Amino acid sequence: MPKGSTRFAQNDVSRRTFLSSTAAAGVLATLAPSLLTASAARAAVADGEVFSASHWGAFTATVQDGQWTKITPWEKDPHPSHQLEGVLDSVYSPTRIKYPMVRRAYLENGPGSSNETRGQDDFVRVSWDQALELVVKELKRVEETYGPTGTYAGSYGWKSPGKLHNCQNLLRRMMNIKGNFVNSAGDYSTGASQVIMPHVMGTLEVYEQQTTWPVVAEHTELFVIWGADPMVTNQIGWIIPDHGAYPGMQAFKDTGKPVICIDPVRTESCDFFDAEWIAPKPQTDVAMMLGIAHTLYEEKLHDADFLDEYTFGFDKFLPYLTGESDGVPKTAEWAAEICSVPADKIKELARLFASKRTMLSSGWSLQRQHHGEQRHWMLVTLACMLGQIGLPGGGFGLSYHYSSGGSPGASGPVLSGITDGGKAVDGAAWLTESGAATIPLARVVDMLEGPGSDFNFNGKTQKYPDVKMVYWVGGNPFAHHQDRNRMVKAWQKLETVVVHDFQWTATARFADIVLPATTSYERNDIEQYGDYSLKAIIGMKKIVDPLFEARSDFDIFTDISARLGNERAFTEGKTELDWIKGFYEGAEKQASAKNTEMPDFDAFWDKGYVEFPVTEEGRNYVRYADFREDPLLEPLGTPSGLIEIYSNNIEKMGYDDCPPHPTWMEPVERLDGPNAKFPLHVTTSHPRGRLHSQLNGTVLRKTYTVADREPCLINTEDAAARGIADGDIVRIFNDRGQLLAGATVTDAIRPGVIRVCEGGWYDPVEPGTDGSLDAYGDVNNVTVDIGTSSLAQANCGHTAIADVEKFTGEVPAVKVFSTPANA
Ligand code: PGD
Ligand code: PGD
Repeated sequence: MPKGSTRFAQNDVSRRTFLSSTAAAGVLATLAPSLLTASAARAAVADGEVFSASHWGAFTATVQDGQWTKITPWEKDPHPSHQLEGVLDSVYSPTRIKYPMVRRAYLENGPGSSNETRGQDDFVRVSWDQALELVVKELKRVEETYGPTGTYAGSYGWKSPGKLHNCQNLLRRMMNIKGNFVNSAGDYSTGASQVIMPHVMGTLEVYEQQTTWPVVAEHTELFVIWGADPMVTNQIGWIIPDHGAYPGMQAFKDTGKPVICIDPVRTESCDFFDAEWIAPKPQTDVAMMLGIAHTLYEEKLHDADFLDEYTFGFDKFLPYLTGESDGVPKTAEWAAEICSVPADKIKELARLFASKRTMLSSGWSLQRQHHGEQRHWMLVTLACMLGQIGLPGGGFGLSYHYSSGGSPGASGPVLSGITDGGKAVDGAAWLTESGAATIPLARVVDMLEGPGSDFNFNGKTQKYPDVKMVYWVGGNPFAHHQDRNRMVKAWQKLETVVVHDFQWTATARFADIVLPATTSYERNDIEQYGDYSLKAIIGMKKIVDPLFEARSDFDIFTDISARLGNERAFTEGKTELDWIKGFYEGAEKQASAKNTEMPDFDAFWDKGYVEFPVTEEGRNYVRYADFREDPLLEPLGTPSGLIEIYSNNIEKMGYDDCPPHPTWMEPVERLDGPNAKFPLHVTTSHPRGRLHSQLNGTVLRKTYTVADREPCLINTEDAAARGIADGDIVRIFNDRGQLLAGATVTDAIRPGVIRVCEGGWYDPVEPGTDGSLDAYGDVNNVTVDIGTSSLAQANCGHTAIADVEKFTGEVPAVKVFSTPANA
């Protein structure tokens, strides 16, 4: 590992160590004896091996005496994630929710009477019957009292993969059959780009196959990684990852061709590729891209023919670029003042990009910032000026860092899954007098704070509904949402909060009724392998019987539906295995229509998987090759059929904070910006050692915590100026909140920037108290909770200015990794 690399990397459980350290004795020894209850002793197989899968990959589980004792990555996985060690541990983690629990004050006083102590009170164990009766009573009361928009079930989060146990679809299925609810649109990952990109490219772009890695290795001459860390973030998949990006990245590295990383952090990917590291000030990328674009134009390095034939509106963007429209030419010198990358370097990049077959890849942090819509729009504009979109190895790519975008594809069928039952999926279409049926999901706190107030979203203005009850499954909003203290206050307005999870997250601790869900490893399911490659279908087999009183979300919602008189509509009379078989047989029909043979269900289930070969077409895929070949016959889904550098539709919306062409705008706060009240930018990257907040409650913590807390990367100069040494406990603070973390002093982050990864469990020293110190390190204590703009209203998790100091007070204990009292 090169000198100065991040602590995450230094503490890596290497693949080899991991494979040997998960041998039976090692893992079994870590299980708390108190967790080995009678129900745990009855495993799906008492002894033997079970093939199953997760967000982290496919694996074989070894079971001994009904206990899961060892996890071995699938031999076909080219780059297993070290996080699998935490997957096993998550089942036996001390944070498991064992029984249905109700907040004592809620149970004693009823809904709405003790909201302000939510998060502080203890919990009481109740029977499943009591718990479900309470839930059903509340669902009815809220609908009767407050109408169709009384309950928010727009519940978001990364749950677990599996086509049946999709807990969010199951929640909405139960709600849809019952009546109405408020839903959500979008997601926290790509909220800005998934709204702007359809205006620009006619597709979402962010969740689509990339020009494949073999094509990149052969044709790309310069690979640019603009704000991404693909070595870290490709570890996981929304479904079961095939990790196909890793051999792809290795093949590119083996060619010896250059890679440039543009990132405030010298990332693991930067080290892996031995790349040139350029570290602009965070949130200034649009200015830097404009500086490059201006140089291309001034030096006549842009591809005028491509712009003419394939794009719309460059002529309207040009006066802005040259300064004709606003008196400010977007020169490299102008850009350098903002982004701090020297003007000569910006010009050099323009010449380099134009001289080579260049792939501009970008991650998504850039668009989880104020005015995030502009980032990828400007990147696309830059790629248009280079004129290489649709050529092998050229253009841009927004998913090389995610779920192995660019992994060569197979021609397998697509599995269906349980649906949410229909009507609220298209919720935006039905408005009620009491407010919108669907809100942009990152605006949930605005909704709770301001019922009846107007909000804009992608050209529409609607009113926030007056929500009184929240039902959350498969997500951890007390980790994922911004400005924690504001959120705590908004949550206290709710009359009832119901949460299903298998662990005591902060979200569960801030609920009234908490129901213990099973982990994915305590039930059967089915899922595809390879988010973009679809190379196999895998049976996600149950490994052990449910621990304690945990039940699957499917069973819980079946029971609730039965109590509402809707069981048949919910289950359609099918058991877990009937559903799984049905999804498989649907795929078989698709396959046979394409003359592809699949084994029958029983043979598949016995073997555990069915594979589909990578095709020539899938191996050689070049994004936008068809469009480039014939833009008239293969138009894009935009109004002009071309790439829109200027959008008439966005112009018509008339938003001040989202102009009709890519534009540099000052974010609400940034490093050294006009509104910077604090001296440091806080970047909130995705963690190497977990998936958001998932697995934070496991043994993996030992691989990354510093002084038992989330690590805070801080540059040597910034640390010295504050008397902070490596390993010190530090306090990070701004006007919104404060948290403790453990300092990692390094030169692998630019001065003026600190990094605390998202997903650290919120552990307030005084829960429910405004501005409470967080003992463990939830970075969303200090981030801003505003929409990216009126267009997408997405989250700005990467927008935060703060300061840091050595913590000298009495160090509070970290409490969040054990269960609450009585639980
Ligand atoms: P997870 O930790 O994955 O985080 O936020 P998200 O809420 O998705 O939470 C999933 C929860 O579901 C866990 O508590 C897990 O135990 C539970 N779960 C898993 N399987 C099941 C199941 O079968 N049933 C039930 N009932 N529960 C289950 C992630 C979100 O955070 C995302 S996607 C992004 S991209 C954002 N990123 C940032 C960021 O970059 N910066 C900041 N500041 N903030 C962010 N927040 C966002
Ligand atoms: P981040 O880590 O937030 O990841 O993928 P995404 O690309 O959004 O940011 C990537 C890089 O951007 C970081 O190295 C960060 O320093 C840099 N960066 C931050 N701000 C700026 C900026 O202003 N300018 C520039 N140039 N760079 C900047 C996240 C993706 O990862 C998502 S959305 C999900 S849901 C998954 N989450 C995880 C996860 O939690 N853990 C792992 N291991 N893997 C994941 N994969 C997915």
